Amino acid sequence: MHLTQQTYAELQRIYNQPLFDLLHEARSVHKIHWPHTEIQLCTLLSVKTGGCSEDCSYCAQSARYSTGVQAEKLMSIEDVLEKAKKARENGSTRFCMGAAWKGIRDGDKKFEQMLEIIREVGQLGMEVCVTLGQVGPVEAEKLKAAGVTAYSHNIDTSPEHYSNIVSTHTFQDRLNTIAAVQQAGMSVCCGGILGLGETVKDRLRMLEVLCNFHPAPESVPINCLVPISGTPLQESPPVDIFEIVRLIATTRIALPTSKVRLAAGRTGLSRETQALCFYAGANSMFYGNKLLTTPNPAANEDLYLLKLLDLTPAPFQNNTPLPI
Ligand code: SAM
Ligand code: DTB
Ligand code: SF4
Repeated sequence: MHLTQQTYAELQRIYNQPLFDLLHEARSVHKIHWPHTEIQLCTLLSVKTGGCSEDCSYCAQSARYSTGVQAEKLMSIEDVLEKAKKARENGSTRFCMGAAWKGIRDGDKKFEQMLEIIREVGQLGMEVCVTLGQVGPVEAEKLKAAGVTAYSHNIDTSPEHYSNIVSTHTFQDRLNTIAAVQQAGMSVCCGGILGLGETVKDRLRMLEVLCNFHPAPESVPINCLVPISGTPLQESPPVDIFEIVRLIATTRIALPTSKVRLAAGRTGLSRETQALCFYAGANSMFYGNKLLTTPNPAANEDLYLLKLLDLTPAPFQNNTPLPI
């Protein structure tokens, strides 16, 4: 992996400037690249919950920890479609399906089932995003052909901190999947989690890696750790809100054309903090009462917040009118 010194130094300069200067710079970049006041609403669905072989120390779905999340089978097409239609009715223009797998292989029955689900959901006119763990070139080609818009695969933290958080796969494994996804022509949704005991340097190193993707990630989710009891990170303290805002602003400046998505942990953020995050360049969020296994703010409260901030849910790309 090649990381340029220069990018890191530039990220440091951006991040460490006086907060209001940072916000001003981020806002200026944001207005050039995202002149509308739109926030993309993206609904998540866990299509295969729990029982995961991996030991990601933040995750409710790892089979290694007693978190109270039960392992379930892959959902039926009918049940997924019902949820996807509801998400569309509620104004989501993107539907993201997550599976608690280390990865998925061509030839597996569950891969075929997943492709079928993707083909059906693809008919609904929303962007289709999936996060299924590790994939190689063959799987990536088939996912793209089935209608996946974006593959979500987070690097989560810096290359240096990654092995403190996960031991069952490597940072390089994550990069290999991302390379296969990009090679197949899918967009990449890739970001990280704040609150894994990382330093500010780790956060900027994570951003540096994202800045070196070609093309840049289409979207960058910023998750705040949702501490899950039973996991090694259950007692992790929350990250200071100004550190969250600084990272969002730095991400906006460093990756001006990427969507910056407020992801997990919004239930712990006040309305004022979220307003600052949107001001600093966030232009998307997970929407709907549930993330994968943890709660998200109520959909009607989110719509009300957007209204208060004079922001609007982003419309469908294909001119379908928003139902809300
Ligand atoms: N198994 C697949 C994978 O690891 O890519 C997909 C599902 S995994 C749950 C997707 C992402 O959710 C993780 O990479 C992480 O960024 C985020 N995530 C999971 N648990 C979280 C938590 N407790 N708090 C914040 N983010 C979390
Ligand atoms: C992302 O960065 N965060 C989402 C989505 N991409 C797949 C997942 C958040 C999961 C939060 C913990 C849970 O609900 O289990
Ligand atoms: Fe499994 Fe993904 Fe959770 Fe890691 S983050 S334990 S790979 S579901």
